Amino acid sequence: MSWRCGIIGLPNAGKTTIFNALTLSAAEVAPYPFCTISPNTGVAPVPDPRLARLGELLKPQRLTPAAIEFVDVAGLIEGASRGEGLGNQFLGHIREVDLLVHVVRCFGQERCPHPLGNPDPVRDVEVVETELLLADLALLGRQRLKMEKPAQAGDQAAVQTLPTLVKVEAGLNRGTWARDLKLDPAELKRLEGTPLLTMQPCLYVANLSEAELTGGSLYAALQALAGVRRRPVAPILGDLEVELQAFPPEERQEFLAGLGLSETGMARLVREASRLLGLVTFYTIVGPEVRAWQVPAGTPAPKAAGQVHSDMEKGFIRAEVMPFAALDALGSPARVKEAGLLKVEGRDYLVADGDILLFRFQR
Ligand SMILES: Nc1nc2c(ncn2[C@@H]2O[C@H](COP(=O)(O)OP(=O)(O)O)[C@@H](O)[C@H]2O)c(=O)[nH]1
Ligand SMILES: [Mg+2]
Repeated sequence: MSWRCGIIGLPNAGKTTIFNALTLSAAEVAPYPFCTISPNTGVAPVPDPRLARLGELLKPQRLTPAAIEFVDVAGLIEGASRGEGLGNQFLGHIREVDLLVHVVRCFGQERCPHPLGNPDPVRDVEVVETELLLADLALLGRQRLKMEKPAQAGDQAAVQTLPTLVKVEAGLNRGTWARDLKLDPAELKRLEGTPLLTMQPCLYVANLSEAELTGGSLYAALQALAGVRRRPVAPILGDLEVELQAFPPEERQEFLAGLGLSETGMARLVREASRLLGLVTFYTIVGPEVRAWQVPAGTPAPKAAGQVHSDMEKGFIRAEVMPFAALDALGSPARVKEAGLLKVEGRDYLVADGDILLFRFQR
């Protein structure tokens, strides 16, 4: 299982451009079995210096990074929540994702027109987010109608759920996302049957022109808004990064350095997405392959084993745990073992970021 990000934003914000740059970056990671799953779904590798270090130390035939899935959904226009444009289809797609990546146009009209006449990041964000709020309000309204009768008839689940629906509706009407309403675990549980768009974490991607990178007012406006909303912003030079994918990696690095950047915006975006999803990375060494995996922080070892193979979860016996830091410092698994730093953990062990895990299981 991998994590899925839905790329949203107004038409001509650069969503498809960014999707292409992301999936091109996957094509480069040679062993990756797929980069474009379907025309609008692709995976991007998670940049990972620790995996590169494991490559140096262990010299496996294959190094496979963790990956995050991206879905390029059709552009959203005003009225999408009422079914305008590809409205319903669009909104249906993004109810299934784990994270919203909102691409905001921070470049001028040199090459392609802005659908609302002029670029204005703050207004653009409002237009898109208003549609998300309206779509959630419509969903909540339908759910509430469905529950009123059973609640009157004394159905306890409905009686308990109704006030939660009303509370979220009130929040959305004030413009507050469901996610930011600080609902308690019982309330969250009652909302499980109501897949709200505004329950998802969200980050902004500032799609910049080169001019904007060095002190443009569009980017500054988006940063200010993001500060108020407490959302991360990942700056990206959309167009340029697609072109950069055609360069050999060293030249790309040189080019970026010339712009005062240490890595591509894509790399930053993928890392930021995995941070926002609350994921930790663990590693497996199996035969010729060293591979990185991601699970939510606090995942028990058997569940993590299930990512690798469902048999490993079912037949889980124990996990042998070698911390990355120990291997990095000592240089080889044998030395880590000699130093007594290889631990054996049972079913209750919660996987920690950087664990190198060997799962023992019954077939
Ligand atoms: N100047 C500039 N143009 C861009 C950038 N990113 C995308 N575009 C242009 O904007 C247009 C729309 O891009 P596209 O990715 O199809 O937007 P989408 O409708 O959001 O999927 C294309 O003509 C792109 O070349 C960018 O970073 N800078
Ligand atoms: Mg597009």
